[in-house]
Amino acid sequence: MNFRIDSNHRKNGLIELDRPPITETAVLVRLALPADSAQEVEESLAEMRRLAWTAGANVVETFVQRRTKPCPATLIGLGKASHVAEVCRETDADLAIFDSDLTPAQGAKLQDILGVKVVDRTQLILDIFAQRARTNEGKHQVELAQLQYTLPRLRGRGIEMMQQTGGIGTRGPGEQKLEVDRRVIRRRIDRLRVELDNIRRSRRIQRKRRGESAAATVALVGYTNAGKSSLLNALTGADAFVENKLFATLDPCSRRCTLPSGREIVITDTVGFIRKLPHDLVAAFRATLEEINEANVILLVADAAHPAVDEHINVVNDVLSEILDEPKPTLKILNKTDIAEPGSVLRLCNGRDRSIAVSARTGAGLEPLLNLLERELAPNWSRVRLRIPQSAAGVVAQIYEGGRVLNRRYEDQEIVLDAEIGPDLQGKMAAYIAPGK
Ligand SMILES: Nc1nc2c(ncn2[C@@H]2O[C@H](COP(=O)(O)OP(=O)(O)OP(=O)(O)O)[C@@H](O)[C@H]2O)c(=O)[nH]1
Ligand SMILES: [Mg+2]
Repeated sequence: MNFRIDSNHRKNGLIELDRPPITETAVLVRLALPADSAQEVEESLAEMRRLAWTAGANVVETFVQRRTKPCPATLIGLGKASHVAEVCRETDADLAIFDSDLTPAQGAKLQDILGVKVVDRTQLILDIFAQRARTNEGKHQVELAQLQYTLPRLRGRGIEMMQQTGGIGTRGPGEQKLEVDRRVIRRRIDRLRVELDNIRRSRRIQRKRRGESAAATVALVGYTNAGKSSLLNALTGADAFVENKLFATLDPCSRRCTLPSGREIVITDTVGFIRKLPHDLVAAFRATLEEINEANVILLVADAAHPAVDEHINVVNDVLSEILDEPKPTLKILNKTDIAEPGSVLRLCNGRDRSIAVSARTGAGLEPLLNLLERELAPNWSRVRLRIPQSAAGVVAQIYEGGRVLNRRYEDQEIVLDAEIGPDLQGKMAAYIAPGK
């Protein structure tokens, strides 16, 4: 089955978008096993084309081969590989992208047969991440994941020339032409680990400070391009980076948000998930994982207008169950209702009071969402009277930040607050809570 990319671009609406500079021409190859339904294969290929497009490659041909099991040496059959090689020559392709992960041996063999650079799904995602990383931590973790990926794929022994021409699968650590040997790579990996540990230590201290302020935290989690950053912006007036490409956000970003009652919370935007997320990357994106694990509530954001929304929600739930230390209260947010089929939104929300339909673009549903959050975060709150020495002004600030102050007055050297506060703050403020109130 071969087909041209153009009709699919149009179908996905990509034709209207700003294209990134296309620097490379690619063919896309997929092995379909008996368990893979035609629809799954089609959706996965559509996603691969978007990934390629995001990375700056134009897919000119797609090949799907159905087999009962993968060929150990070349994944697809040899005959098919020769056909792909021929088309690569005809179309002057720079690379072949495989919609599955290749073993180092398969990658090397295919490269010899096809005569072009061979890139698998993990490499493609790593390449996009390398282009997108902005913070030191983000850059370091992508480089670490790339080197870990590269190490077993170096060909030969001793001093190696990392195969690179500055394109897909070679950005990041491969930006300069490097003569490398495995020992050099291993040393760099160790170094990156140490640096990442240092960055993480200081992030922990920052988070601890934030934790002391006792504001509840909410994490926006979801499939890439679901609209998490748009939602953060709509809810908090932030100006987080939004783009109609995959993996626009790599680094968590936290902003304050005021609930209708006046209570302040912190909302954190996180890196998007994708099906078959490379395992090294899940581990590498520790900042995101930590944020999600620290959150009091998770908002699982889904693009209700996407044809594969059900699968996206399943993928996110699977990744969440893998990375969460313990289950968390989760609200499902069906976004982009301004362009979604009303029937599909109804179906997705149906009968679930923990789902809510919104549009980050028009603002529809955001107020009910904040009310729902308020209820979700409030159940263990109770009303207390606090007697705080005037010298402890910081304590008063913490109550304002993390609780709801109902009344404030001064008595002698004390500030007396009537407030509603959650269990965390009740624990921390036990010394100031007046008995019986
Ligand atoms: N029509 C419509 N488009 C939306 C809505 N919310 C987000 N978008 C668009 O969807 C695209 C992706 O939005 P982002 O906010 O970057 O999505 P994200 O989930 O943060 O994506 P990643 O950071 O890549 O994981 C952008 O083009 C947004 O303008 C919405 O409610 N309606
Ligand atoms: Mg984002």
